[in-house]
Amino acid sequence: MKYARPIYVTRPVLPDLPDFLSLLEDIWSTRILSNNGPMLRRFEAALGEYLGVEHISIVNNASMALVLSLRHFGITGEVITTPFSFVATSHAIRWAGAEPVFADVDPVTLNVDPAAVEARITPRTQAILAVHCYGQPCDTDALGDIARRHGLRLIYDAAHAFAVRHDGQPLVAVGDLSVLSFHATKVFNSCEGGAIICPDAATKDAIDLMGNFGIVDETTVTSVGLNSKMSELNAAFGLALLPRMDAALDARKVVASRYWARLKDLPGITCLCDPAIPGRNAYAFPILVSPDYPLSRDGLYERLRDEGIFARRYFYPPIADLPMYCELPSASAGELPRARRAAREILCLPLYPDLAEADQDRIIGLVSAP
Ligand code: T4K
Repeated sequence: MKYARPIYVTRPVLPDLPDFLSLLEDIWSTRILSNNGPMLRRFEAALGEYLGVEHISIVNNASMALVLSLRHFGITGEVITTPFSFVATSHAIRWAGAEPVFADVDPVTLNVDPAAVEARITPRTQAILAVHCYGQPCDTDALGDIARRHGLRLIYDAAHAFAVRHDGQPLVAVGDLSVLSFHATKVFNSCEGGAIICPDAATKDAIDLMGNFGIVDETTVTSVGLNSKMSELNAAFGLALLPRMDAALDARKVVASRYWARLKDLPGITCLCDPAIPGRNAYAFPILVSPDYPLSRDGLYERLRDEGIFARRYFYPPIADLPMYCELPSASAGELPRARRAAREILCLPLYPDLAEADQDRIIGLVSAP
């Protein structure tokens, strides 16, 4: 092995251990481990306050949150979505019993292009499932306008968009529903977890009910629900982590700003996320490696890997090229040229709050002179 220790694309932020242990003592004393217990309720309240939103349904992961969101609206027809995302976005559509229809992305933000969305609308279209990729806001005005004019539901996969603010408000407050991920690899985590940001208490109650088997009380079950409950242990982890989030977000921005300053003018490299834009969360540091760079994207990926630096190709292959989706008409060859090009050129460099400056210097040095 040529390198001392691996540098991963991300590392989770952890709560201060004494804070977490103190919450564990509460759990030990109540012996309540699940089923909307006191820790979950505290976590929901604290998270709502942190994010500036009122009605949050916390669940066990974002994949489940996406399925619940689609099921809440009874979506079983076509859902227009992006091919440039983590596979969970399209999988959720299928698990909800609906069908993904892919629309191409904007070449600058790599978020779904509203004009491409509108061109895909048919009489079977029921919803748009857009992703704020890398925490960069979609064109929410244009998508909202399309959804309104065509009577479609607009759901945002905001898995990457923790604490992002846009047009003076929390980004997750936009759309019919927004979904956050609290997976270990995310800006904020509860090891596993997710949330649905709801517009009102009635929607939250309906989603909570669906995620608790549709059980109203001991003898009353009103719908075919399922189990999306977060455990008290995960809730305690998330609750204990929240006080560290301001510092973690600031530290991410410092790391992202160093990359930005030193790579943004490098020939053949395009940096996608400017950390100086107010309200952003520096979720990742994605670059596009174009043909005039000395190495191919995969060449750079391997060059870094040989040095123990595990950059990742989020998101390659595009979802539309995976075996379970590639037969869809919207996925056929010649469609989605911008998403397919982005998937060929994308590379996410390591970014997490405590990435050591010396390690980052080494990464930047290798990217600058491969
Ligand atoms: N929508 C979008 C747009 C998403 O990006 C995701 C998830 C979802 C929906 C679904 O959210 P969840 O249902 O998961 O809540 C990871 C994550 O598993 C996944 O949550 C995430 N997106 C996706 C972008 O990345 P992998 O398979 O690439 O992760 P993995 O295990 O290779 O981890 C990457 C690196 O992180 C490792 O090399 C080391 C580090 N790591 C990872 C874990 C799990 C740690 O240091 N500690 C850890 O515990 O999918």
